[in-house]
Amino acid sequence: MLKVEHIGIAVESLAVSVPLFEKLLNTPCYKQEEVSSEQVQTAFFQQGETKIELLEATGSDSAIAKFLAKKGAGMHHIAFEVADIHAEMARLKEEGFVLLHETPKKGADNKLICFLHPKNTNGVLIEICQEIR
Ligand code: CMX
Repeated sequence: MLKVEHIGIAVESLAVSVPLFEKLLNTPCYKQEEVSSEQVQTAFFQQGETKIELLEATGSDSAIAKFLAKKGAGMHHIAFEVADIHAEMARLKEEGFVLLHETPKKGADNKLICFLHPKNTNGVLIEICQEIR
């Protein structure tokens, strides 16, 4: 793993939370992007080498809607950048982690992504991601 690429935070409303995080971080949101496959609208903030990703559900049966209904707004996942997502997925599978999909998916911010099930990672949802070049 190369670095913490971003931290994902589930929010009820980007309209409310983007101005809140702009004030908190004293930096503007640099991008909003919808990922229809994940039924989510995202907003990104750069903080040094790491980003904060705010996540608002766009569908009632989406992962974010379910998370908000169960736990409320808050920390949703940590994403680690990797150099070779296919090799890292094979390594993690070999180590016994449960990959939530067999092949990388196209995520927000020009990334290939893969999630690991939180039940095998001490209750923390982990994403690995690789920039699409
Ligand atoms: N962090 C930690 N635990 C989580 C979690 C999260 N973000 N989301 C769900 N869980 C836990 C639940 O609390 C539950 O735990 P218990 O069994 O102890 O009650 C367990 O995981 C199962 O949760 P669930 O509500 O029954 O939900 P599902 O099994 O339907 O889905 C998960 C859980 C993680 C497999 C699903 O949310 C998933 O596939 N996530 C990956 C995709 C994703 O999160 N997309 C949104 C972000 C996209 C982006 O970043 O662009």
